Amino acid sequence: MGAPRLSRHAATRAGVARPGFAPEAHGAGIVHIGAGAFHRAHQAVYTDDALAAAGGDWRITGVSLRSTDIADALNPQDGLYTLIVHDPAVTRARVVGSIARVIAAAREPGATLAALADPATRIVTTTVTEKAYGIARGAGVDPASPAIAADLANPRFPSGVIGLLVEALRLRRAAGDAPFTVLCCDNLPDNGALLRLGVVDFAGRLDSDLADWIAAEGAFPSSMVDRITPAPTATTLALARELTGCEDMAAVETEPFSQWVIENRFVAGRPRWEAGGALFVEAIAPYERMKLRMLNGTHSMLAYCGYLTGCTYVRDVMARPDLAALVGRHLAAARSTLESVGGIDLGRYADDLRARFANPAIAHQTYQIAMDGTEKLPQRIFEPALELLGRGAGIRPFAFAAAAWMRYCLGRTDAGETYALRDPREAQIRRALEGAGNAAAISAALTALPGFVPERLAAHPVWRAEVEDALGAMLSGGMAAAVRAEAAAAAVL
Ligand code: CS2
Repeated sequence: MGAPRLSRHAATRAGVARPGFAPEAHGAGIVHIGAGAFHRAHQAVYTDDALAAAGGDWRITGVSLRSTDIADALNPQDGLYTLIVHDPAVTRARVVGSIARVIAAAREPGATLAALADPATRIVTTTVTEKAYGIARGAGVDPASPAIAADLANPRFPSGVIGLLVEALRLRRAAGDAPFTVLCCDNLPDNGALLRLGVVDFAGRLDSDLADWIAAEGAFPSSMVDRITPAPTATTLALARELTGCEDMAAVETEPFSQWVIENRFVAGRPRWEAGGALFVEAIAPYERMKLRMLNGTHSMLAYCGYLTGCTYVRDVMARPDLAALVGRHLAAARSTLESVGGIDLGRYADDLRARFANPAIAHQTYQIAMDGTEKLPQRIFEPALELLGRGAGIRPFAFAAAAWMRYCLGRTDAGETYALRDPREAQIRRALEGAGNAAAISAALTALPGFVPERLAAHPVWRAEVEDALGAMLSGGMAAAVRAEAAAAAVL
């Protein structure tokens, strides 16, 4: 007989922890938009811990904006799923019960708005990836973004995250209800303020009173989230079956490390996320910069170099001495841009990152991290580089990372294999590169993408020379040789 499907009635193997609370006894108080693997490995686990420690009606109604897979996987399982945590030495499984149900928005658009407008919903959290917001950084929404344009044209039937938030807030205000707190959990700098600006700007294009009400009554705390979570595969599901004895279509694999730093500004209460280790602070920027520049910036650099030198996984990168040396160099450069971060020893943080990247049990694809470069590089690479230039300090590691991204944008390996960039600006990148045949031309074409490289950085002769030099080496001798030479040169500095 096959294994039973995971559900509240299915027994799991001894040693597999079940929720420390009775899920059915708790109502939903959170709507989470973007119920993917990262959410299941991170916020849902903190909420599970908070429910076990302090109770409350804080279960999560998940929303999938595009796919129906997660709803189809989780709903027949009563929202339960297996969290598989890989310590290099031991693998543990735990069943998480904080998700009440998942709405596939494309299939049931009315249900999403109803959940968001329900006065029982006091917090809306989001993990939709950087590109999905349709935000023009520092300037509200980008009306040219497809999600924003469609929702501005048809605001009562929104399908994008900002359109949904604004319509739900409009409905709440019309019903005399209070707004919810919006808690952004994507890797964007100052993510709460960015989303607030987007929501208020979008609302203002429709109804200035609504925009004023959101600005005055709403709350958009920033948060820094961290847990390395590869996209689940068939191996994940097979492992969940082996560990729990149940069939689980929504299992996730992740690392033991987990961090959530949250700005403490909520308008309608919150779960006791401290129970899962969340840290509530007044000023989040130092934590955010640390994570975006050290973890994510190094990730981007190693993803481009690793992918182009045949490393499928991050752990393969760390097994190569030259690439590992460049990881160390990038971490040190990123660290040099940071001020002290409360309660964190940055040297130790860098060592921990190296160990996390090398975790042999985590199969994190370089190709997964390489996607959406145009959304990621500004905060990960360009901002710290610009700061260092302002101080007259060297910027080679950042220029090298930018050059690796440019090399990746060519869409073929040195062996001639082609691949999709998976970037929202992929078509624009391809057009920009037409006829660009050498490092100077490629670098100039990609640097000129509108709203991408900060002007002061793009115009700086040192930056331009370093990027062209690094890219030139990658093009003339191939990526593997360029990485070897870069690591050798870094070692003698
Ligand atoms: C990665 C992140 O894909 C990426 O760009 O850098 O998803 C990273 O794994 C997470 O931020 C870790 O918390």
